[in-house]
This record gives sequence, structure tokens and C-alpha cells, in this order.
Amino acid sequence: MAGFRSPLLVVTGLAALLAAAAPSWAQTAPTASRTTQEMLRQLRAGTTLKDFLEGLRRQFAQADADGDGRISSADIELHGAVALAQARGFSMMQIMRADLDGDGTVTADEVRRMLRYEGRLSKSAG
Ligand SMILES: [Ca+2]
Ligand SMILES: [Ca+2]
Repeated sequence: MAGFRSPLLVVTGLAALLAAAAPSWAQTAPTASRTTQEMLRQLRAGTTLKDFLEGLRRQFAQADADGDGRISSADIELHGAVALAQARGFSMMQIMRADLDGDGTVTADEVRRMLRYEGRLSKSAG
């Protein structure tokens, strides 16, 4: 997916930028070079100031999960909860794709049948 950025990655990147820029967010005293390095890391060849600032605004909007115009621990918690729910949903999908009889549960026999099926498919493909 071109242009898709995981909210967790956005939060991580923005947290690094904020930690570098705001002493109260950092465990250790930030340095100007760290802030500069983080901002330079986000620059690409040919980037205009307008594009750069728009990118920062977009990152802020993505990090501001609850849309209240501020980035707080509530946003971090919401991003974390969404990421966990997505991971849980993905795991459930991975498990339930072996529910061959559609009864809502997966038995060891269904897992074995699914693995044999996938093994045969990958052998015939390769
Ligand atoms: Ca917020
Ligand atoms: Ca089943």
C-alpha cells in the first residue's frame, strides 16, 4: 500500500521528534543535534519547506488519534489499543482460516488438513 504508514510507526517517529525537541518528553537531555538529525532524516531531495511542513502536519494529525488537537498519553493509548486489536484480528483470521467446517472452532485435525493442503499447493507451485 503506497503511502500507508502504520499509526504505531507514526507515533514512534513523532515521539522521537518530540523527544528530541521537548525536554519534558525525553528521559535524557536532548541535544540540538538530535533534533536536527531527526528533522534531516525526514527530508528528501527536492522537498520544499511547504511539503516538509505539510508532512509534519500530517504526522501530527495521524498521531493525534482522538483528534483533540493535542498529542497526549491518551493518543498513545488509543494507538496502542487499535494496534493490539488489529494484531488480535489478524491472529484470529490466521487461526480461523483453518476452520474448514465453519463451526467457529479449529481442531487439531483441521490444522493438519490445512497444513497438508498448503504443503501440496506450495510443492505444486515450486
Ligand atoms: Ca489527542
Ligand atoms: Ca472447525
